[in-house]
Amino acid sequence: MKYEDIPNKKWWKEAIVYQVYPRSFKDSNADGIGDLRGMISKMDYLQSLGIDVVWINPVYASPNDDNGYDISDYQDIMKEFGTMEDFDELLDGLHKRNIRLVMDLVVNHTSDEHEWFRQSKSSRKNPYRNYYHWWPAEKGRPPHRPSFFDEKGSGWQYDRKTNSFYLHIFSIKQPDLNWENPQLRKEIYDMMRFWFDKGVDGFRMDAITFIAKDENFPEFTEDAIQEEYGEWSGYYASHPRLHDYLHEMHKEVLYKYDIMAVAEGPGISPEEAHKIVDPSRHELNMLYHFEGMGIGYVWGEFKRVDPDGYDLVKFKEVYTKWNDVFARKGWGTIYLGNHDQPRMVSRWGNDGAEFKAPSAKMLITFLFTMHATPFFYFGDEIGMSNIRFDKISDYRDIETINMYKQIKRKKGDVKRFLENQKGSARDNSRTPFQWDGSPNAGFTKGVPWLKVNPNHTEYNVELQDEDPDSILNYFRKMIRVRKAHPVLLYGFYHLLDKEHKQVYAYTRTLGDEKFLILLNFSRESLDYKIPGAFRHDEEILINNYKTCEQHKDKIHLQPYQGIVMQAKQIS
Ligand code: TEU
Ligand code: CA
Repeated sequence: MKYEDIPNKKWWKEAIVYQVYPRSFKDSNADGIGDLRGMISKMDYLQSLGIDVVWINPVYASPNDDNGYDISDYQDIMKEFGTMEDFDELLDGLHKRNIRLVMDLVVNHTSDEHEWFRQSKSSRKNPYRNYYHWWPAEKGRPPHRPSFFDEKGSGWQYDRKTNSFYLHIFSIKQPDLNWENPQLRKEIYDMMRFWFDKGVDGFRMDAITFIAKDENFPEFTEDAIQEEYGEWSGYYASHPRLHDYLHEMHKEVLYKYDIMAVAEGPGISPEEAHKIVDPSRHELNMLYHFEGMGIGYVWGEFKRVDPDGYDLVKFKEVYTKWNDVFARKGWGTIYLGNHDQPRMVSRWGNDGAEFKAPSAKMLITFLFTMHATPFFYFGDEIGMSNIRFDKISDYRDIETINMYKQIKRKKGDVKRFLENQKGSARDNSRTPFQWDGSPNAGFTKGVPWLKVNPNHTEYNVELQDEDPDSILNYFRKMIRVRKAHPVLLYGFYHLLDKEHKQVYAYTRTLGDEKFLILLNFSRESLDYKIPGAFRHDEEILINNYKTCEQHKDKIHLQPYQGIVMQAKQIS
């Protein structure tokens, strides 16, 4: 099928999104914190990657309780990151390089230092009172709601001034906005227009599945939640009014612009996710789910990465399920890491010296050959890996710090917690970008806000930029292969050999063109018999090894070998 004959083509379906965590990308003024002028100085690097969209984590004014996810002014730039003029220069510079810019929309909550909250907490009569969720203390303690980041684990905080509790499902400094209030919703839509009118090309919508609340705040038992929703994220993401608000947002703002609207979808079910992205419902364009990120975690007092690794059969099942959710209607995303997750090569590949490069390249092959828009996390293109801090004093992330306090308060096993954080903490993926092998990896001339990974002397842009066999140049090549073949953009995905424990094999088909993708997710080499009837001696489009040993009835796959080949069904 010719590209021009493909129906429902959209730029955001074909785009490759590269996520930059501005705080850790490049520091221009030696205060140890990445900033917008630092990003401006690296726009040529971004262009050299071949990506189409840059998504930046929040750069709005914020006291940084949760590194910018606690916003005190939606229409001003965080002082550590620079000025609005810097932002305009970055936006213009990216557009000149044919790169779109997507920002983070954080509207489930604000900072407690936002003017709205200052007003709201000052009096029960204040016009901003109902911009947030308050529970008058005379009604007694409010029904339990867990919080992700509260050191006491409670989502309600008592405020003496008005003898009431306010809701915060994240940190105590992130009070939840009351989306049931039409005046609040109007203020949010005005703010969105402000950024779209500046030329911003879209929003990644933070925890957007949580914005609709049941204002009666019913009492729940843990069993009831378990029974009905699996866990609290599932409950928080389940209120039906969510679709009304997203539809209204589409009608009031989104449909007027040629933009990308991506839901961060914690807790969302496949059915509800499908409603959000179904174009006939006029809500959002895409969504990213969390089910894949939950694979291989062992849940107990705290989530920990299973030391025995994860089950590839389960991994294939989950990614195939979510592919099928979006294959019929709407569109999906695919990611293996971001600022909330540990580093991709440490979590899903093998970050030991022997296998880091092949496994990083294999994971890159997976991300760029699936039927979805790839969201690629900065630094994964050079094989950045978990820093594995030993001491709580090395952490900066409120999630780790407050969970540590919570476990300590309960006389829990903080030693085991810290050990587990080496595999699961968010700070693992927030260490400064590794530009070169100089002190602080060329990120800053000051003291970095978060320690630089000591392996920056072996894994950095400078070492890899000119090396044709580097992870970086494989990433660039894989992007070229994806863009050169519409079958990788729009082709139908079909899983092969779903029970195979080491190899993830699938096809992409568009008209009479068929590609076969073989990914060895294991550290063993093996002979792989391709199921079904494919001719084996087909052209290999990309291979993360120098050679590929093909026989009549099998292919010999090296550890973590990934190949993409043209294939022909021969029966
Ligand atoms: O994350 C939403 C979310 O669900 C998080 O609780 C996530 O599950 C957790 O961080 C995984 O360890 C978004 C942002 O991506 C995150 O950085 C913010 O901390 C959070 O919202 C609050 O804004
Ligand atoms: Ca700086």
